[in-house]
Amino acid sequence: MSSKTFSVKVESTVPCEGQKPGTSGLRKHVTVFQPWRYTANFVQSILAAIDGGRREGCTLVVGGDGRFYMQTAVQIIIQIAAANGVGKLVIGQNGLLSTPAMSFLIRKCKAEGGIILTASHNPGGPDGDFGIKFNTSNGGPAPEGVTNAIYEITKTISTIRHCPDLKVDVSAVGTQQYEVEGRKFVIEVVDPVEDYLKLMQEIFDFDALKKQQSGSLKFVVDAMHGVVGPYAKRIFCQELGAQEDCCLNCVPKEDFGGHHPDPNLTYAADLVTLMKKGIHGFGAAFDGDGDRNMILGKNGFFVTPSDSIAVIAANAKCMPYFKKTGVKGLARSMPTSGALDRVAEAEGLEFFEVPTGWKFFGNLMDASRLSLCGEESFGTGSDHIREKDGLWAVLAWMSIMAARQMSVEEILMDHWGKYGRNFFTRYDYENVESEPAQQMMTDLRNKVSTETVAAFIGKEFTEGDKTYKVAKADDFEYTDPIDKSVSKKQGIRIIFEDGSRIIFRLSGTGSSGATVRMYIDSYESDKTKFPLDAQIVLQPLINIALRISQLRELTGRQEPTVIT
Ligand code: VG1
Ligand code: CO
Repeated sequence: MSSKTFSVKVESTVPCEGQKPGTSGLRKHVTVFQPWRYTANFVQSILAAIDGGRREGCTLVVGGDGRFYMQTAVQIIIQIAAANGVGKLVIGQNGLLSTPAMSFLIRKCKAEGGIILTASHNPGGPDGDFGIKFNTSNGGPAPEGVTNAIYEITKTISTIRHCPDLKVDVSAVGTQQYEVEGRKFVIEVVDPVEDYLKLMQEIFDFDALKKQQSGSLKFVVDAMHGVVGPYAKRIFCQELGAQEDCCLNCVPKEDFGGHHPDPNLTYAADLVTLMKKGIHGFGAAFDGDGDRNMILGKNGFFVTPSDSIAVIAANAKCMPYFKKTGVKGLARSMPTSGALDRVAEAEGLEFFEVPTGWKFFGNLMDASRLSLCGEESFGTGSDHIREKDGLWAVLAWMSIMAARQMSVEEILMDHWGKYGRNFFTRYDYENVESEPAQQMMTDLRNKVSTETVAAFIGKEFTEGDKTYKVAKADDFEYTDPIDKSVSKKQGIRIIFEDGSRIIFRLSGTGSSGATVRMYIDSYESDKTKFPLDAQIVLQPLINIALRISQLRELTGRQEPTVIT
């Protein structure tokens, strides 16, 4: 193979403000990323955070969800990686890679890590958001130690090394070789779907799923113009033989068709309306980068993500992967409902409660103590990779339906009958002014701090005929059982004597203002209440949460932007 030669240019730069990665990478309005220096500083900082010895000649994976500005960012990464001693970049064709596929590729290629270009469920396009996330060699989001190191570098960065003349065509699959000041630099463009498909074929029984497709189950998936489109078409239509019309919005668009690519009842309203017609027995939606999923049954029956992971865990034996590996342990993020806890208890499995963000599951999986985990924010996954995985969750649900020959609703009713039901809701107040939001959190923190909490414990709150007594309250703190790292201030928890919980935290993925998240979780063992609407059952606790936090008074917001 002939290779072209390029030289390195050392460009001087000054730090850009505000490059601290949040819950999942650095996310900002696209106009913030557009000046070359902003993106280049951050990419250079990611590379500088990799130990020199490990960086030299290493492999990195690059790809994203297809949003506006991604193509430019891919070229910037190529130019900077080439000049910083990286040996090889594995890139998805046209720059496309879903987040779960990226996680798998990092592991498969034994790469040093991967750079994911996505702002996930945030809107895209020239007026939307962009994001850059670094995943480490286990395929998972960089832990706080690494993101802090990157952030420190962004504060003092003074030079960027790049190859400004290097421009690479990533539209065709294949290997290209370059020479950068005497060193070899390889670009391998890969089909984004191929390896991921093979992984799914190992995990699930594709023959059984094929039979289900040709049978009576009519289903529909909505990719919301995110990156999942090509994966869904390949897996459902080509491999499982489903009709083309089961794949909605499956052409990735730079602006996601102008919508929020966020699979919830508000932003995936079209799918909900379609499901309510009662034609389909199963429906699902995904977010921009394909790691989130929403599961719906006939007539729009909604499965909360907290229930979804509990059901998958309780039915793990319906999937060949878990028949082989067994289930090692279960975990959820702190605000996620306690439904999974009950499965862990019944099955005698080790159980973990971690802070919000998938990065906290990785160490447990690497130590073979965790198989299945989930977040209330439509994240469901297992140790087959180190990211949450939307398509995997859908195939898991289809496998359970095929094995048990039951509808989504029947599966849930059966599950609640056995374990009881955790009613759960989350209220999001998006784009609140930062100051009052911070004030609200500070006030809450003061209530639950170690010095003052004694006065709060035992307090009773009454709404209608319901009275709740505070049993425990704190600002959630987590010590990683494997590396003993401590994460503080992960959300205010107020736990009542009956186990009901109210949780408040501020989002770490927004790009402007603040988003307040209020979570309510309450357990019910009375079978006659199972079919009730969560909003009605939880109304007393919702009112109490609003009263304790003074959310309406402080933020001026009467109603949330999104309810799930
Ligand atoms: C949100 C969710 C969190 C999820 C994160 C990334 O974070 O609450 O559970 O892990 O998004 O998901 P926050 O800080 O905004 O609450 V994804 O699909 O956006 O990468
Ligand atoms: Co996502």
